[in-house]
Amino acid sequence: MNRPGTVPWPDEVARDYCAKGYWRNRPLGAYLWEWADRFRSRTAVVDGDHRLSYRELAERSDALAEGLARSGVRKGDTILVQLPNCWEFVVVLLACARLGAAPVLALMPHREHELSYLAELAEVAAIVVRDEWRGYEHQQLAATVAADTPSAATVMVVGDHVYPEHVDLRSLMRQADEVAARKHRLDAAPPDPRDVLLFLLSGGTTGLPKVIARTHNDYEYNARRSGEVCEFHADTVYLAALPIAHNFALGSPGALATLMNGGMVVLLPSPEPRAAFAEIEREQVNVTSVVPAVAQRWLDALPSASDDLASLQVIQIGGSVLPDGMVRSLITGFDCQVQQVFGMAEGLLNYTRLHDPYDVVTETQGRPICADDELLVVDEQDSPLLPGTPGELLTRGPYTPRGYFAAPQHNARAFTADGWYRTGDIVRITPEGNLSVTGRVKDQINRGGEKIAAVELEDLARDLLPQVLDAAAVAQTHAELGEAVCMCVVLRPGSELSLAELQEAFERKGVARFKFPERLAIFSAFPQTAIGKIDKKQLRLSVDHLLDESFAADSPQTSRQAH
Ligand code: OOB
Repeated sequence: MNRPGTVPWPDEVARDYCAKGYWRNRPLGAYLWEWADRFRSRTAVVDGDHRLSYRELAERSDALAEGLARSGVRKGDTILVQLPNCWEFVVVLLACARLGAAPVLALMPHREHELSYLAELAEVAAIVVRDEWRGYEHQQLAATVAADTPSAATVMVVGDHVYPEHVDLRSLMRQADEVAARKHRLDAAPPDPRDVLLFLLSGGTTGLPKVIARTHNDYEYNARRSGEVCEFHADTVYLAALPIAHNFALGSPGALATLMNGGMVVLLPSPEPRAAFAEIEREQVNVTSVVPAVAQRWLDALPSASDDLASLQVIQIGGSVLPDGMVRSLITGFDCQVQQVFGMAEGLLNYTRLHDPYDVVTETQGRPICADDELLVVDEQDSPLLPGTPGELLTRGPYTPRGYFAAPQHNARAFTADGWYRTGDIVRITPEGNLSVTGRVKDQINRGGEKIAAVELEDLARDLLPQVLDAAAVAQTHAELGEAVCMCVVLRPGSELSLAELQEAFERKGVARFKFPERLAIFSAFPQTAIGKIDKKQLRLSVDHLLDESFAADSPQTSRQAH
């Protein structure tokens, strides 16, 4: 891996991963035509009424790779991609892989605050967006971000209303002729498989989301091995209802492993139960992945659904802690198998296996996919704990990079000196080697699977609102999402703050909506730990307690507490 800002695996470790066959030293784009030749006219991608065969997928991706190059994107460049689940997303990803340009996969709710930061950090050459999505003008957003970005990014748009000054992305892939010649040209200049295939975003624990550079070698393995473990095959029909900009639905095993096996990827822009159930019936979906918040919505919708869901054989569930009994409810409700998934954009993936005993499937989050995934469970001093004792999980392995992109200071804390990633998750490993996630030490809020760094919200509250003296964002227990953001503040004497004012300030700053605090709790002082830090554990407890009380008092959104 030779891009500035990336942290390569040590040479001897990389050699070992190659020797063991984890890394195949082929760029992902090299597989595209293999799939096309093997699976030809079989359907690769379904997006509503739009269907792409394996051959069409390869042809379009090649056409776009050259189209991107004509528009000034070069091998080694980075582009910011903000697209919903749609067939163009898949083509953009594969075109980038062919060309050797790396997409940064932003999420649809991201706004100026996040996109400007990502565009600048990754020095992007282009920004790819939809013209409009759910009533929001993404094209305008991209124009604003591009204008502020020192790298002078070109705006490329998917949609029917492309401004004249922007590039129409669909037109770049409309090149039916000279397929063989183009293939030949692209084959002749492949990217280095040790280079970055794509950048995933991490919830992170400090500031804005951290960016994770995943290489062709490591991410191809990530998806291939996940596909093996989850038994994906040519008849796999995978429903991507979670965002494919996320590691879970993209490559764990997700859309990528489906394509590797000749299966069919069915894309939906939202996991809304009615649309998801209808699509399962229509396309005979047999596997999908959900986060617990989505699973709950599906379970709630099940009794009134009239769709035939008999094709569904496996539901994969992960992304946040599962409520008790949820796996059992899914198995019975959907009459299918369930796989628990404990994964992270940073790498390490654990799955329960399809043939595991019932209690392993219902009670654990499974085990790693690779014999060379190294796991260490440590105490607060980084000392390894006795087997079976809960502690923080550290990990290294062939698809867990050794550092975040362009974040040396953060890396010094998030990774040990010898390259272990500190997951921030508290786990217990059973004698059989399965992991059970029992908590976390990282200061994060996991809102229905979306991770939010508490510090980012606290900085925003302090910076945007002069009346805020101190701020502490904590997770508040939420019936549907698991956790929601509660902002605790200490105000300057004599000042006031309402939840609406707080949310308006976030809105003006262009912060992604899922990060908006849903509750505000005003304190006269924060509880402190023995060494004088804000005691977030205590805060979280008092917030849950407070909100119970305020529910009773019928003023559910803002609560006051003297401390
Ligand atoms: C997935 O990836 P990320 O990067 O959005 O979040 C990773 C974090 C983990 O460190 C852990 O804190 C939490 O999400 N998490 C779970 C979990 N799965 C993820 N916590 C408890 N139980 C689980 N089953 O969330 C992700 C990536 C690939 C596959 C699946 C999930």
